[in-house]
Amino acid sequence: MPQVASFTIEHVRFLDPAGQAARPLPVFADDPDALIALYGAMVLTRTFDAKAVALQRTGRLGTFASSLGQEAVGVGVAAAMRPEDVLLPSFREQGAQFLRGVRMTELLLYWGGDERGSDFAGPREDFPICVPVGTHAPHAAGVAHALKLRGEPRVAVCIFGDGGTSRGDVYETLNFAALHRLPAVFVINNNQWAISVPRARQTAAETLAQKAVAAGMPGCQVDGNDVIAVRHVAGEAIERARAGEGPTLIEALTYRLSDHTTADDASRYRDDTEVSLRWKEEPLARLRRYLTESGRWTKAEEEALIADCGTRVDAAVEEYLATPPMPATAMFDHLYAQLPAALAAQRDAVAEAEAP
Ligand SMILES: Cc1ncc(C[n+]2csc(CCOP(=O)(O)OP(=O)(O)O)c2C)c(N)n1
Ligand SMILES: [Mg+2]
Repeated sequence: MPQVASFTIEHVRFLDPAGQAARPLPVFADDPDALIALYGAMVLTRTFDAKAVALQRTGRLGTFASSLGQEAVGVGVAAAMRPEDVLLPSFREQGAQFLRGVRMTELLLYWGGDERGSDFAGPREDFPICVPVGTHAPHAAGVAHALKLRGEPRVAVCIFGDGGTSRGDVYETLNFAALHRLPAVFVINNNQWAISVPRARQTAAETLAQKAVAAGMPGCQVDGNDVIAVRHVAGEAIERARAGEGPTLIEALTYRLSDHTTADDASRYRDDTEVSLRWKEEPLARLRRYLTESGRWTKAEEEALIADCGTRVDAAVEEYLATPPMPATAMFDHLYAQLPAALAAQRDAVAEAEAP
């Protein structure tokens, strides 16, 4: 029988888990400041996550999704974007959002249940956090389609989880985006778990990247704990999209070191020894080791960075805690441009219950 199609999936890595260069690094990594900026963004994200979990535990924040261990995915992707591009994140992409200019106070407000946490002062056209799994993927196709129709050299970048790839929304999006050669990049933040469902029970496919093949777009895997590799692969895909060459699907392999959210206890379904092993691959230590061993990072600089991140996070927390809450009617007012008639009575009831 003749063979009518064949494919391979490339896996890209520059730094191995011990922080050693496995191959020559991409050109941007020649600039130590560029690597230090990536490192700083990851440390800030981790500092923020730890504080947010502590706030939730002490009753001052709602449910929160930590990105512990996954910092390189968001940071690497956002570092490859231009300010005018559009980010459509899921709910674990604070690292990307901070680099895009979303304020830490805004994300605290969001997780504190405040509508203003989705109204970013900085990246006005970036999308808010999307908790429904994968529903922002069709939105990304829509954004990319609009950018193409307008002839604007901008790219829609959409990040979703491994679990998201099982959703119809994502398949439909990939099909549409490839067919119309849209300026979009889809990044799978594959942290190996969808709450308690492990990757092996999510799909029979060998890789998630190969889902690109059926759609008709390039797909590749990247070591999602190697921020240099993520930045490089995302950069190539984003510039391909900007040049009118269509979308790409990137599967970033990482690991969720935290619970799914603060509402979860992963020790009930996940083996501690697996988690301990995965700690050896985490992205911060890897880049720190590379920087230290190549003489670009000192203990004093590390201490100063940690202190600075702590100060910045504390200031954001203070601002968040000092923000007077909105009235409960805000949930109606921010959801619709025009309130559907059927909800008007509910809004009135809430307003009445709140009246002094
Ligand atoms: C449409 C929809 N179904 C179910 C849920 C409940 N839920 C929240 S997160 C999650 C798993 C998501 O897994 P993944 O896409 O891998 O993202 P991760 O949480 O690992 O970052 C589920 C099922 C939801 N938020 N939205
Ligand atoms: Mg997942």
